[in-house]
Amino acid sequence: MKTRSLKILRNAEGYVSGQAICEQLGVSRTAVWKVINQLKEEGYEFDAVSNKGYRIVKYPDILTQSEIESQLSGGEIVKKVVYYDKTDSTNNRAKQAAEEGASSGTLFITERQTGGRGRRGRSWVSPKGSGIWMTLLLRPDIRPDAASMLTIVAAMAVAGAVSGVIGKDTVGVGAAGLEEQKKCFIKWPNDIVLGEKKICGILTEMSAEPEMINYVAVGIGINVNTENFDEAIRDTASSIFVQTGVRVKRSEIVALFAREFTRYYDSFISTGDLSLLMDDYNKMLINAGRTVRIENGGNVYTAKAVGIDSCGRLAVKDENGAASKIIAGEVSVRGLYGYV
Ligand code: BT5
Repeated sequence: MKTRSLKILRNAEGYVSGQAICEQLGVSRTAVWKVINQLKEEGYEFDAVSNKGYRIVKYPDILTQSEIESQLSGGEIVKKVVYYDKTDSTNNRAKQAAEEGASSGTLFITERQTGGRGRRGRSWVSPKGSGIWMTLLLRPDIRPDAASMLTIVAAMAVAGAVSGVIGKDTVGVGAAGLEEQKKCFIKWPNDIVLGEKKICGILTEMSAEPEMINYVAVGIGINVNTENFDEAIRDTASSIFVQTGVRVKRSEIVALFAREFTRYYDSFISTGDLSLLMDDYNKMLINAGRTVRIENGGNVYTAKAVGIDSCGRLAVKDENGAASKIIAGEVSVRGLYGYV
């Protein structure tokens, strides 16, 4: 009811009368009045004019279920939002809920993580109020070995959403005329980079049988309005605000992400691989054409990155021109995050 009322108010051209909301939702005037009061408490500001009704004049920067769901059209892969003021890790919440039967398309999101996780036991700094810490639970009918491609799909969707809020055509090489600073790139496989700094990381985790996926938890952390960074990440991390000077409502990015993800995910599912997406991905890829240092199980070497193939592997050429493909491992890009 709160979500549906908020959606009506949000999508209205001008004022909406309490009566109109009652009629559309089939509820009493008192019920509508209560919802308006709840929204006021959450930080929404209204202009209320007698005989005309209500109009929202200010939206708070919050990530609640109704704030996000009221911006979804219904056609997205994201069907339901579960919000926490605070939790250890949204990946943990998604995994636990998945074990208890939660459906595909549930998005777990929080204002603050106390145990945010990166890959390989690393931690993810997730302070209150400035970032998006969320995990999308999916149950795709694909082979378990294809699940890692969802990181690629999610990275494209984040890059698309971030570019969408900071200005059009700012993804990768297509950004003619814009400053380098404002272009959003992907660093294979799981970082989003703005102004050569990491603004987002993705952690995809899976539970599977040999031939079947039970669920995939795609965890995404985006620094949106963060201004101060922990000492440990100060040199490599940044936020959309620091890089562009633009302060964006986080829920708008989540809603845009949901749309972008749906577009890319549908393409991915239609072929079961990245064949329809790899060209676009490679345009967003900051590694492309640059020297990369690859660390794979104790083996360290440098090579020139070419781009991903239809399975999401990174194609590289070593200094003798020999080509190979990387499936996993740490890849540092020369000139990025202090690697010289
Ligand atoms: C990642 O790991 O980049 C994956 C991060 C995934 C975070 C999301 S938030 C929602 C969901 N719930 C979770 O618990 N996790 C996911 P990796 O590539 O291993 O990078 C981790 C490294 O990034 C750390 O060792 C730091 O150096 C750096 N780092 C930590 N916090 C950061 C931040 N907020 N911004 C930029 N860099 C950060």
